[in-house]
Amino acid sequence: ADTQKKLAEFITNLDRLVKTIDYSGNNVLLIEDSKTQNLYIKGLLEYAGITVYSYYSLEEAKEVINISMPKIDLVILDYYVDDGTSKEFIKFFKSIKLYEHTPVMIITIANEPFVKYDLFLLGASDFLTKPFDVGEFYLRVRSHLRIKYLIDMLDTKNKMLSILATTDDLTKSYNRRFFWEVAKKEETRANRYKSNYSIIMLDIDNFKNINDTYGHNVGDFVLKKLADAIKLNIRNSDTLARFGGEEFVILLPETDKEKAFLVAEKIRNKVENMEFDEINEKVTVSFGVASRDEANDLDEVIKIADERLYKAKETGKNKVVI
Ligand code: GH3
Ligand code: MG
Ligand code: MG
Ligand code: MG
Ligand code: MG
Repeated sequence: ADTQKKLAEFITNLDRLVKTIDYSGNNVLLIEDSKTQNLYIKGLLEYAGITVYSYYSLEEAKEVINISMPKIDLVILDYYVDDGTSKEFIKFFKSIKLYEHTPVMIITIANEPFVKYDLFLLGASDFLTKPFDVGEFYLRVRSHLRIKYLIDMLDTKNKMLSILATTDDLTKSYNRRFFWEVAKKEETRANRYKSNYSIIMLDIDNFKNINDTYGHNVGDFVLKKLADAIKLNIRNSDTLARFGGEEFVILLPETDKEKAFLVAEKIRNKVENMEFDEINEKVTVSFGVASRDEANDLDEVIKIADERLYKAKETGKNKVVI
């Protein structure tokens, strides 16, 4: 009767513990070759609302990671599994970019310090010796999932911040600051490898008229459409940035002036033939193109491209000057 009472007390306490956890939405990958242990641990995790993907061998688990499995938040791995390749498995798992910071918790029977040291160095976050205390098991899982959650939050925030800091909101092209960073890097690279790059400066013709005649919203729409058209006509390695109001710049690595001219001419032609429901006249753009091999440094390449853009404006607009 005393044991019964103790057991009931234990279960009540455990229940309270599990209820403070609620980790629904988390995915745990469980690898344990003992069937009873596997079902037991799976049951404990599912009781806390966790989705468990459980396997009896490392090979099985390896096959489905990245293919049919949703993103894993925690791995619980039995050290002694039949195929005996836990170390290789951790190496493999940690080498996947998506799982670089995903915790791996090892369960072992024996307390072998040197095995533990090795696994820690390979990226394991924690050890639990069998048989384990259920309360401690839950609390360790909880602590790993909390840290994982915070890491994910930080990743998301960093991504958002870098987008905000580098992108022009209206046209979704890069901003001036980001352009300078990329262009300076390209200049260093081009100097080292004696390679060429080109700069295209472009500016919408008579944009003030468009704004004045059709309104600022139509003007904004034209800016967006122009940026979209440019993006479709440059390579992934090229960088498009909004330099000022209706002025853009394109950096084209490994590109000479003749090739850059063709790119500019293609964009010029596309824009000239674009149809805008709201506008009863052609929208046109002027271009100035310059390359590294005709200047001393980046500043000078930009200066020359800018002078050529000015010349395009002076001599009739809707043209590319090289
Ligand atoms: P040009 O052919 O010589 O380039 O003449 P332009 O009228 O295009 O050039 P100007 O520099 O006289 O005028 C540029 C106009 O661009 C003025 C400004 O109100 C407008 N502009 C700048 N940024 C934006 C923007 O974000 N949205 C809209 N709608 N207009 C903008
Ligand atoms: Mg085992
Ligand atoms: Mg203009
Ligand atoms: Mg102007
Ligand atoms: Mg302008």
